[in-house]
Amino acid sequence: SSKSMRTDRNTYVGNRFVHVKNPHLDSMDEDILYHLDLGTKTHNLPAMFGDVKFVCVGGSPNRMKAFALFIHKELDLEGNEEAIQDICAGSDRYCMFKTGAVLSISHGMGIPSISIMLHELIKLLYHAKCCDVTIIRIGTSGGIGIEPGSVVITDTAVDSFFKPQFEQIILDTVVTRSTELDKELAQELFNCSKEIPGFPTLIGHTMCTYDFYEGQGRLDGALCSFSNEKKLDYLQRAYEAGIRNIEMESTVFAAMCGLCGLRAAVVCVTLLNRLECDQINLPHEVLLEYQQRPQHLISIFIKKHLGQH
Ligand code: R2B
Ligand code: URA
Repeated sequence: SSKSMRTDRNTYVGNRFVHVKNPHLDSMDEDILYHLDLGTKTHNLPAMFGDVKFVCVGGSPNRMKAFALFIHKELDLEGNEEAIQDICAGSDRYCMFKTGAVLSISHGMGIPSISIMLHELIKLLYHAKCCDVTIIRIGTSGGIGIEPGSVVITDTAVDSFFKPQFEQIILDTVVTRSTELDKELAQELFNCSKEIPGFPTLIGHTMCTYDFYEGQGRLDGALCSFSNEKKLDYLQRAYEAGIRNIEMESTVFAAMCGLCGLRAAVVCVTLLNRLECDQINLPHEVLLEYQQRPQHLISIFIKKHLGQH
């Protein structure tokens, strides 16, 4: 927006509104955010969401509800937990919880699922006139050459060819978009991690794929046409290219948030070391504890920003 002042590539000072890059939107009399079960005529979006400063997204609905309850407790917010209800209850696709300035939303698995949610979420933040919003994906991933349970903060999201780009097919053309993330935000999150003992956190590249099995070089899918040697050669080359984890949403997340003026970060825990295995065989309690690690880190970051730390 014209009110924001650009100081360098990734830093803006002042009021930075979330923006959309679609000339058709302003001429629409009503905008229905179908998969969120919200709309500009049915809901007062500025009143409901105008104060949002932190948006956290993650794959699973239950985990994002748990995150909202956790943040509510950590921030010592008013009102009881029962008041935190799914804002998108009318839709079966995604769930959304709000506590104070923090919005927590699920995005399902994979690029198509998160991209539909992001189109509607970004329009929601735009209609609500939100400014200075930071968005963080907290998720799970497969690690490469690092200890399971490590948390990876993404500096660059790359595709299956290790390229820092996302290819969106629009009509019948391929449009290539940058997947660069906010380096300062990544560093700030890394600094917060130093306050949490008990698990390693590192900054590295994250590879985003279209599939969990063949697309991530797994030998245990319903289909597999390559050898263990080919798998290890690919993952080793990924490691050498600076990739430390693999997941399924980061490239489109980085591309869309970057284009719409959202300061964005990706923070994922690794559930296994892909140089050692393909299957996730962690006990349930260990899995739950690992999934809390990115949440813990983000809560420290948010508390710092709200002056509560
Ligand atoms: C991480 O975990 C999911 C697959 O198990 C996927 O959504 C991702 O990015
Ligand atoms: N999520 C992924 O996408 N890959 C893994 O290996 C684990 C979680």
